Amino acid sequence: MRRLKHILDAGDTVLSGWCGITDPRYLEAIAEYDFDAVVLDMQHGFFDETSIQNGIATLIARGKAPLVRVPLARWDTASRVMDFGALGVIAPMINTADDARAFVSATRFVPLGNRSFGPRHAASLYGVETNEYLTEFDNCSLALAMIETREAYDNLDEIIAVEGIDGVLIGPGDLSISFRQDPVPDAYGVDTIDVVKDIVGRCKRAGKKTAAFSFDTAAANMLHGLAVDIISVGLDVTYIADGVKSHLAGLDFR
Ligand code: 3PY
Ligand code: MG
Repeated sequence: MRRLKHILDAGDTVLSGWCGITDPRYLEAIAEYDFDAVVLDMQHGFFDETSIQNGIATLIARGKAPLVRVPLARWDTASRVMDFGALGVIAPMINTADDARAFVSATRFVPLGNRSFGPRHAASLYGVETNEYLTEFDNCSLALAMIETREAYDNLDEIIAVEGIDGVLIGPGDLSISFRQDPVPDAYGVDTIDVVKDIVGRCKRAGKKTAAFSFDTAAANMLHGLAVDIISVGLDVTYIADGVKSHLAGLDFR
């Protein structure tokens, strides 16, 4: 598996799937497709502490980089999923530099953070010695702060200045909810598209990675046009819905 940062350093786009369904057979099926990485979602998906271990191991066995979105402010979980082998942790609703510092503290070893030593399982999943994991793999894992509120946007420069934050992941749904003060999202709509472009531009100028979620190929292509580094396209329910739709559409008796 090409480690995430190596793909990014080569200037290539990381293409990711997005899953909240925990069944390993389902993940195996997703992993057969042309994704570099898959986000396993503990915030809005069904993963718990047991199923996330299985999910991460399933992806590693199939050469896909496991990224994990942890629940809100669950720094204990952020640290544990790295012990389980996650190559990137995504923390939702990072609104302030203090939020970012708490995230870094849980996910980075000294001197950047205070992550407690326990990487043996992760090292063994990648088939390397613990020391190699510490010097190589841990340096190749990503801490991505989700920017998805007006407050986060207002504090963006301070958040991305926190050492140990590798980059941001834009949540276009919540961002639009926050900016429009309307619970119905309008992802990448007229009220927030310039905000998204500005976030991407400011991160790039600061030398930080950019990631973003998209529901469909049109949005993913738009993000690629902005040179977003890590693009996720679709999610489990849309993969299933599109598959069912295409099967039904091919029938000549309904
Ligand atoms: C958002 O759009 O708010 C997200 O968190 C993406 O899942
Ligand atoms: Mg969100």
